[in-house]
Amino acid sequence: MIYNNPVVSGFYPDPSVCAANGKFYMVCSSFQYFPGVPLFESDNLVNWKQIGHVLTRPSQVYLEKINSSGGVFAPTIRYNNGRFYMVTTNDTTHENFYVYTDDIYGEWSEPVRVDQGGIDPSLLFDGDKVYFLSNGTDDYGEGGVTQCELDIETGRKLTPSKCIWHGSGRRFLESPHMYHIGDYYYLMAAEGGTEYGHMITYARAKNPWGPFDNYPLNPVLTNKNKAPYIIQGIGHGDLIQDYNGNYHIACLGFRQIHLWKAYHNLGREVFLVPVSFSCDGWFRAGNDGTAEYSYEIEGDFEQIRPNNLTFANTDSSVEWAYLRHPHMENYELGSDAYILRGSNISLDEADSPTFIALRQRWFYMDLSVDVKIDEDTAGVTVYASESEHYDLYIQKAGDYYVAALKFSVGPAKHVQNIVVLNDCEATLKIKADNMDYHFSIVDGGEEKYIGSAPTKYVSTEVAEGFTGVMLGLYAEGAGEARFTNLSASYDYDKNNY
Ligand code: 6LW
Repeated sequence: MIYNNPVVSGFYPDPSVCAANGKFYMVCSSFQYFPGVPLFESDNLVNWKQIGHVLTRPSQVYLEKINSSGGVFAPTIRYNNGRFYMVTTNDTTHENFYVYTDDIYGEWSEPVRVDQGGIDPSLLFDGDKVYFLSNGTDDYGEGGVTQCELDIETGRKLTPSKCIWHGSGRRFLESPHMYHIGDYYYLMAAEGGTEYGHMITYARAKNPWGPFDNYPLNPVLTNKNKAPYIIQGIGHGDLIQDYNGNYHIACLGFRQIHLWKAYHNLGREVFLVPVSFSCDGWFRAGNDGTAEYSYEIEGDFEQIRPNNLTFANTDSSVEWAYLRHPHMENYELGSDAYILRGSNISLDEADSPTFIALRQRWFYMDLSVDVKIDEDTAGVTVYASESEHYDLYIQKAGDYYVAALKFSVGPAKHVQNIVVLNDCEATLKIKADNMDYHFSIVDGGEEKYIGSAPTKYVSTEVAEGFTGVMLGLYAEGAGEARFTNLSASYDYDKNNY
């Protein structure tokens, strides 16, 4: 069948994939959001269903008032001998740790810390040995891809950490993964930085400690010279063999808002690219070392995209996320209504305001939700970070209830179009395309346009960091807000390729 990229759209960066029990499992980074590390399942590498998260308990991950885009960096998932392992870095506490489970649908263990620094840890189970890799400085002060042998029962190092590869010479070597395939150990990594110069490179050796020979045609995959092209930033990937014996790279990339506008607001997304091995044992990716919109994959199935999301067909513990550790007493989340109680923490703080969000999955979107309040403020926010967000809300103002739109872009904050409402409720609507968000309300049966704002000011190029736009329901102040009739739908056929 022919599939289209991205295979998972919206802010799901740094994919790592493993095969187990006839299926595939994938994890992604989550940074300041909680629960941490979204977890997906797939039959075919193309259709991915989120089944939960790995880090579901505050005891597993420190997120207290951490900076946006701090916290949980790139995870790796591996399966060995009936057990799943997820290893990651908390970049705020500078700790590498893993958790494990024997039941992919159940809870994961408490963290086991590994005394090796750097970021983007990975594991290789190879016979009776377990190798732990990260990108950082080894026990002798040398920087690069660093490795030790690990006692997987305890997390104790069995060897010193030693640098085994310096990459192909580009900046920001990261995301190392090692695979034992046939006679070789393949060491694959990303270089160039997770922006427009991103790429995947690799080397191979007959021994897991090297010496490694670089693939002569590195980078094996990059879109850095593919222009004009919407898909950019291709890098940070994991090599995976499907059940037909074919190899693929699941990697991150992003989509510019427009061919000639280098901004992306949807975050880094998951792309799938075919890989082919030559008889000399080197592999190449894509048709020409770049990531394209469409590829063919063996199998007879349809590509499915999530759509028309509602409270009833999403699960508050699966597709939704909070900022840092939520104050759960402020949330009552049912299948037909979400009740949020505000606090004195606002959306402008690097803290945990009352906020629960879905990712924006596609440029073309229609979102609508009814909200009813008693006191203070509640609404829906197009949220990139505490500094960049657009909020459409209703608020109690003296004896009246009003609706308004607030833009926060760095230090520039602006409230516009304060509309007096008939009552304490309204329907909040956001219509998005690749260039703009359009905000309106329905009050007493009448739709009123409130304002518009460009997508570029909530893009990563402006807001910085590693995340993408979240669509958050929020409440601020003393009141209680009741959200009902949520619908978020996407026009997946409309795109700007
Ligand atoms: C991640 C690094 C990267 O740890 O970005 O794109 C960092 N690659 O490998 C944050 O996602």
